[in-house]
Amino acid sequence: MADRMKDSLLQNLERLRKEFPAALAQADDEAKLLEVKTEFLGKKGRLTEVLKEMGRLGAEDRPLVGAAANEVKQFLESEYDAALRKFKAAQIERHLQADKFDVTLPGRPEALGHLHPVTQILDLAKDLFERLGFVTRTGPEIEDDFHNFEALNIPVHHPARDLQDTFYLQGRKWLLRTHTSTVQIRVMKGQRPPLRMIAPGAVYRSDSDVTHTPMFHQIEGLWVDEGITFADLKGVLSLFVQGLFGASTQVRFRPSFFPFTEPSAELDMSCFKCAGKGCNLCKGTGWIEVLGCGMVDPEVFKFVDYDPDKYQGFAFGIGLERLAMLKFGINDLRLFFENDIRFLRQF
Ligand code: 2NM
Repeated sequence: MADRMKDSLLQNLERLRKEFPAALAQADDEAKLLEVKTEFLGKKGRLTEVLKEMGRLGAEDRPLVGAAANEVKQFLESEYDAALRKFKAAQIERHLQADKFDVTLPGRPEALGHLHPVTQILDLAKDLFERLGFVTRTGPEIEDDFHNFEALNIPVHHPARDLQDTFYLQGRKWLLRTHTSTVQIRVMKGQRPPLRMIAPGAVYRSDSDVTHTPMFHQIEGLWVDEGITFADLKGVLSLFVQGLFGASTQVRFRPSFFPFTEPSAELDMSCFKCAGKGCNLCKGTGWIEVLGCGMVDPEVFKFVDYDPDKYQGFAFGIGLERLAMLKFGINDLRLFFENDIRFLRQF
């Protein structure tokens, strides 16, 4: 009786040893694997059943069956661990296959932003003038009639004051400045000569076509001191144009008119595309108009309480978009303001 009991337990243990690997082999994922383990090794599992039965063995049989049970338990556990390791390894292999990538492929570069072409020209221009001793000053974009017109010797019935050209605010109390000369007036009102400054910034005119936008950017410059002459104007502006377009650029000054300068001139530079031979860019003339300039009119000095007999000065105004169009070969001014990234990233 006791022997039958012992043999039956040993047989049960042998059955567990045989069936466990077969059951593990049937499991096709980790959860199933765990189910099998629970069935055999769990608290209420088949091995536990055998161990419980051992209580009914005689004391002389227990060591042998106990040792056999322990041995089977260790065997099952190591079989389970091996099966689990195999699953994990297969899983890693699957990931490696699925997520395969070529570490030798060159990286995809991130597109870096850059400054707007008009800002690039502004920075170049500022740098050139700063090297000639000009300081940068700024002022308000909303202005009054005095700073935008009256102090600049633009009489009441001058076309520049026409409602069509100027954006007025609150009746005609305020306006959007039509040039940055307003800043020169403010600075001259606030300090005595000598004065060497540039005023870059946005200006507004009620205009819109291929070469005009309602807002654009200017640099206006001013040098006031005793004994400043037209020769100083020619020297500074020639250096500026040659700094931007190359040292071999020729310049010429054509007579012109502005209410705030006398005499006034337009600066032309030799065409960089055809070197003066005549092409579509310079419209066959060999020359390209770059900026307006002149000797500050004594009337302007009177408005800011500078003594015109003691002080002379020259001034100039440059359209930045126009300069950027020339420098980058762009034919439509409006492109600067559309902010189409396909356009902007070319510069
Ligand atoms: C231009 C052309 C010529 C100019 C004049 C002044 C001021 F305030 F000093 F009188 N600032 N800028 C000036 C002179 C502007 O733009 C085409």
